[in-house]
Amino acid sequence: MTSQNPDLAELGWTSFFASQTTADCVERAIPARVMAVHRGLINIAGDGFEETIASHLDDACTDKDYPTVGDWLLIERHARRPLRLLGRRSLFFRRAPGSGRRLQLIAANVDTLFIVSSCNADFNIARLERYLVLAREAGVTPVVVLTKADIADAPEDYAAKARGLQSGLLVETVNALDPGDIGSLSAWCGKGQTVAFVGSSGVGKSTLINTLTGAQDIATKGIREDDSRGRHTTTGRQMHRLAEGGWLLDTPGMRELQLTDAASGIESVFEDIVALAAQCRFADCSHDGEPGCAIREALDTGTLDAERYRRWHKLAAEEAFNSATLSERRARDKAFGKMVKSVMKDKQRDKRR
Ligand SMILES: Nc1nc2c(ncn2[C@@H]2O[C@H](COP(=O)(O)OP(=O)(O)OP(=O)(O)O)[C@@H](O)[C@H]2O)c(=O)[nH]1
Ligand SMILES: [Mg+2]
Ligand SMILES: [Zn+2]
Repeated sequence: MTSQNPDLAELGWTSFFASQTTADCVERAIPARVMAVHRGLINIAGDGFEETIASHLDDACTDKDYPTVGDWLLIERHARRPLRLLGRRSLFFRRAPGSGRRLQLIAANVDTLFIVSSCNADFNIARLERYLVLAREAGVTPVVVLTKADIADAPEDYAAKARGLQSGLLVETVNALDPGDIGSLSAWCGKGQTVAFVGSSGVGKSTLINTLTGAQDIATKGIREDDSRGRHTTTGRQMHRLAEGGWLLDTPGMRELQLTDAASGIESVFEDIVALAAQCRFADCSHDGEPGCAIREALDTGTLDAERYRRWHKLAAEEAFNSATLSERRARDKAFGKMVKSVMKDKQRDKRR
């Protein structure tokens, strides 16, 4: 293995992608992975080569048809242009602010999401749940990494709380500063594997990343590349090599992830609440005092934790808001405006009487 020219398997090529290629396209095209995206240009790496090409794809129709970091493309062997985007194993995306249903793709084909929190005041169950929903929605395996175990009184207490969130949830406690103490994470960082990180500021993401990449300072790693016309562009590299052979996918977008179209992710993280709601007498029960409400009953008897219910309610409301189309929001605002107007009219009429 050379770190300069990784082969396809080292880049993350698996039978999942190989099975999407046919004999004739193998003749005409070669696979390459998108290492960085930069205004109409992509930085790609394939078997023994790395170059920057235009990202244009002829058959792209929807926002999801465009290549993003981590994607696999078939590249025309001679003309060096993308022919086809291969189906993804996983995808992180978000809705662009203020523009209705437009999607911004953030990262594709991430295998593992390290959800980083620390064994101190930052530890927050609601935040962990939120990230678990994101991981579920993207189709990525979540691993909760609790840092600062070396300076916490009882790191195992935090780990136990996190494990209580979902059966089978993977939770590791580490000292992110110590390369000898992050061995538990290597199972997800080996050859061909791609990981990404989320977590709030100060929890130790950069520390962990530096330790996992072998102490190269990732914040300072910008690269200059030739674009297809021979001009120079400065691009932030978005895929970083890990010491164990895998890849760290790091884009600014990962830090701004919101819940959008995450209804099924929320349902799977809160499946106990969904199961209870299915037992309410009314299918559209708002769990707000209706008769025969299974949620109320579970809250009253203590089988459902009130805090957990409250967290679910908040996430579900946020998801519904983010997923509403612009026209839905406008219609709602319009209906609200109408209602305000008619109330004002009634008031004025009352005054005149
Ligand atoms: N003792 C100890 N200190 C840690 C550990 N992890 C991180 N730190 C320290 O915590 C501080 C914040 O760590 P960073 O890695 O910068 O945190 P970050 O998550 O990258 O923060 P942002 O870049 O703001 O999002 C630094 O001073 C680290 O040295 C750990 O496991 N043990
Ligand atoms: Mg950082
Ligand atoms: Zn109910």
